[in-house]
This record gives sequence, structure tokens and C-alpha cells, in this order.
Amino acid sequence: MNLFKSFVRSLATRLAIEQPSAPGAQPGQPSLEEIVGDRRLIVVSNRGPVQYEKNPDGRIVAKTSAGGLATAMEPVLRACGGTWVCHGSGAADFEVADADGRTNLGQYAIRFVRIEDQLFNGFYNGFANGALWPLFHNAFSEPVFQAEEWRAYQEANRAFADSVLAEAGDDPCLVIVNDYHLMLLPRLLKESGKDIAIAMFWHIPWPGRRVLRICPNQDELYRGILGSDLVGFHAREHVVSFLETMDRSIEARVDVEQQTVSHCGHKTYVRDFPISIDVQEVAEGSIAGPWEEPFPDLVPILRDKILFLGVDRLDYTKGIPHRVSAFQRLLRMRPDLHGHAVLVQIASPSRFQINSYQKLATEVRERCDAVNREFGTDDWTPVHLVERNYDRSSLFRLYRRADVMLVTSLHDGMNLVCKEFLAAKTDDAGILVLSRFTGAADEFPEACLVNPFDLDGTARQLSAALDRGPEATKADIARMTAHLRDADVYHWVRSLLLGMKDVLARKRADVPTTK
Ligand code: ADQ
Repeated sequence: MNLFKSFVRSLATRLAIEQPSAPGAQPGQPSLEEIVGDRRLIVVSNRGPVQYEKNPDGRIVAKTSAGGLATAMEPVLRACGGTWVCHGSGAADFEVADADGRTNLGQYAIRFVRIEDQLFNGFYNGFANGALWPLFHNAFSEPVFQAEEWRAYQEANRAFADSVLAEAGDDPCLVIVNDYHLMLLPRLLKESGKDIAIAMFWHIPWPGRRVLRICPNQDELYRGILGSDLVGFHAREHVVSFLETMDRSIEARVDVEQQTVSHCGHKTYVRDFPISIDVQEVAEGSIAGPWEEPFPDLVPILRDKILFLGVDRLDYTKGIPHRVSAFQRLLRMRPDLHGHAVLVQIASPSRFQINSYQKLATEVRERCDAVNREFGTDDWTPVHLVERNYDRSSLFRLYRRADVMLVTSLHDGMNLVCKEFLAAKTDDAGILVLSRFTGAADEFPEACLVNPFDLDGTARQLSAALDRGPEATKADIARMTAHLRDADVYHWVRSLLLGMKDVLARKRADVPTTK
């Protein structure tokens, strides 16, 4: 989407939010600006909402990020204003920015952090995604801990801290730190002695201390995160795991009832805030035009076929090979689907410099080929793998066309794709197949909940879901979308900010802790 359209849309959204009837707000409730109060809002994450790249003709173009974090945090800044501090990863980011690395998007500013390539490689491809990402997702790929990558991680976190502190100046600020790339940042900010309130939001699972104790740097990471005033997770289960980890792994006092951790005289509150999406944006996007327009290659393939759809970053936590194999077993069980069912897997290339991601791409291609070899005919190719990024609104149209949405993550903090699918299904027709190991499964008991490791079981459940008939599945989708409309991203941000307000009020009234 071009920046002008995005700006107009953000203005419209902001105006909508300020109405008493805005999503997530009850009449008489304070606006988001009132909740944030006099503090300046700074959001920090490794990846920002936009990267500036150069076309071969030298023109600079803005590219938006695929990924749940950007999808969820962007509406927050659109609504409240402030600054997004993120790594300047686009080739032209610093050409667009001023001498401080800042650029103004109208509704909010971006401040790019400069991290040279070798350091970034150690920090991002190394410690963050080669060690922490697999570690926190139950190690489906073995985490690799390297001393020099740990040093790069520390140095990159310090670079983010310098940038946030420069941005904050002497103003009282509210900083929202995002995710596992920046675990050391909260303490670095707290130690500056400035008036900075810190909320850390954790987008991935917190699996438990027995899994995490293999990390040689766990103490420093936990001390880092405990610089926050509030730590937010998607699910209650992650809150419980976090409290248990802090209780048993470092010198800290944990109050399970109050959900607090006291460490070195500082108290951190821990709460769950299930993240969500801008439901209205998806619903409107899904009917903005025919689905065929952005997907001309799929038109001759789909025609009147039953569309099974997968949309993910090409990541081993998303269970894409398992999904393709479950579909293969479904075809073995159900000859009546031959010639009539098509699986389209849209996979956004991700972290391709890491070996395990390259291996995954090869495995997914091989599994798709295997299904097509087993069942394909001259006029029917059962599986189509599309490895590319799309404009988000194009995806919303395809969700609407889908008959069965397949979300089979092996482990996922929340998963926003299933929520986008539900928001796009304004006609209520469709089936959501959802892994039990997503945060979203807690919110949608009406989905067809599966264990993606159980390929035969998943195929059987898929078959049964297809047989339930349109009336039953419509009723399920209607119940899920009704919940989603109440629990959208504005509800999430409102809860997070109100949670933070409550924490700061409790802290003002609190006696300092000793441990
Ligand atoms: P992710 O692991 O990135 O997020 P997810 O929540 O599924 O996962 O969000 C993916 C986002 O990327 C969706 O908005 C989707 O539309 C978009 N996307 C996927 N494929 C795309 C493509 N080919 N082209 C364009 N866009 C594409 C992390 C955690 C999740 C958590 C989120 C938010 O791993 O568990 O839900 O953060 O907290």
C-alpha cells in the first residue's frame, strides 16, 4: 500500500478510535491518548513496519513487513502517535531518514537503529533466531549457542538502548519493548535512571524452565527482562510458565497470586493480553475486489474446486510439511475429493540465511511434489506452493475464497492468520482447522482443533469437518467471529495500556521491595 493511502487510512482509523463507539472502547471509557497520559510512547522491535528499498531505476519504494508483530503493533502507533524504534534493515532506510535516523510517517515517526552487517548477522541470524527462536518453540530445531553471537546480541541490544534513550531525551516515556530479540533492553533502559515506564510484550511462547535451562546465558536474559515494569504474554499458560521459571531459576521473589516478580529491588508485574488484529481492516479488505485480481495464476487451477489454504512465513514452527502430509492422507482416505480439492500454500520467505530455514524450504517442496506425483492428473494438480510475499489486502481476499483454512503450527504464541481468516469470512461460510498448540486455540474452541503431529488424526478430523455440512460450520464461524469482533487489536492495546496504567498506580502506592 502506498504511504498516502496508508496515511489517509490511519487518519480514518484514528478518528474512528476517538469515537465512543470505537472498537474496544465502551462509551465513557478514556481514549488511548488519555490512558497513555503525559508520557511519550515509544515502541521498540527489531523489525519495523516498513523498509525502504531501491528499485533498479533508483526510485525508493516503501515495503511493508510480513509478520505478526508488525501487523499487531502498527495500529497502536496509528492510534496514539509516538515513535517506532527499529533496525534500519532496508537498503535506503538511512537515505529517507534525517541525521538521527528519524523519518516521519505522518501519524508517527520511525527511528532506525544502525547496526553494521556482521554484528546484525551474529545478533539476528545467530543468537536471536539460531538460539532463542528454536529454544522458545520447544526446540524443533536444535538451538545453537555461540559465544560470539551472544556478544553480538548484547551489543545490538545496547545499540537499541542508545537509540531509545536518545529518542526519549528528558521526557517521561512509556516504552513498549517487543519480543525475544530485545530481552536485555528493559534493564538497560531502567538502569539509565530516566523516567521510563517499560512494558515488554512477548510474542512467542514461554515454554517452561526445564526447556529453557539449556541456555548458557539464561541468567542475564532473565535479569534483562525483569527491568520491565510489566511483562505481557498471549496466554495465561505462558504467564504461569514465566513465573515458575523466575521462581526456580534466579534469585527472585515470586508472588503467584499477585503475579509479580521482585528482583534487585524492582517489581515486575506479569499479565496475559491475547493479541489480535484490526477486524474491520481485514473485513473491508476481503471485499475490496475479486480474489482473482491479485492471483491470476490460481484462476485456472481453482475454478469450482474446494480450496484448502495455508498462509504462513516459511518457518519450521508453522507445521507446513505436516499440513501437506495430512492433506495427502486425506486424499488417500477420500477418493471422492480427487479432482475436486486443491491445497494452496502461500509461504512468505523468511530468515533464508539460516540453514534450518533453507532445509525446511526444500522439505516443503519435496512433500508437495510427492502429493502431486501420487495423485496429480493431466487436469488436476492437488497442491500449489507459492513462495512469495503478498500485499496484505490481497491475502484477505483469498481467505474469503478459501473453504478450509489450515493453521497447523507445531507451537505458536498466538497465530494471527486464523484471526484474519475469520475476519475475512463475513459470509460465515468455511472451516477453520487450528492446531491445539497455538495461543489462538484457547479463544476458539469451536474450531476444528487438531494435533498437527498426528497426521492420520488430522486427516480424519478434516474429513469429518467436511461432512458436517454448511449449516453447522456456519454456526461455528459465526460464534468465532462474534468473539473476534469483541477481542480485536484495539481491545488488546487498550487492555495492555490500562494494565500498564494500573501497574504504575500500584507502584506509586507500593513499598520498595528488598530481594
Ligand atoms: P509470526 O510468527 O510472524 O508472529 P503470525 O501470527 O501467524 O506469525 O502472523 C503472520 C502475519 O504475516 C499475518 O499477519 C499474515 O497475514 C502475514 N503473512 C503471512 N504470510 C504472508 C505472505 N506470504 N505475504 C504477506 N503477508 C504474509 C509472531 C508469533 C505469533 C504471534 C505474532 C503476534 O510467532 O505467534 O501471533 O507474533 O504476536
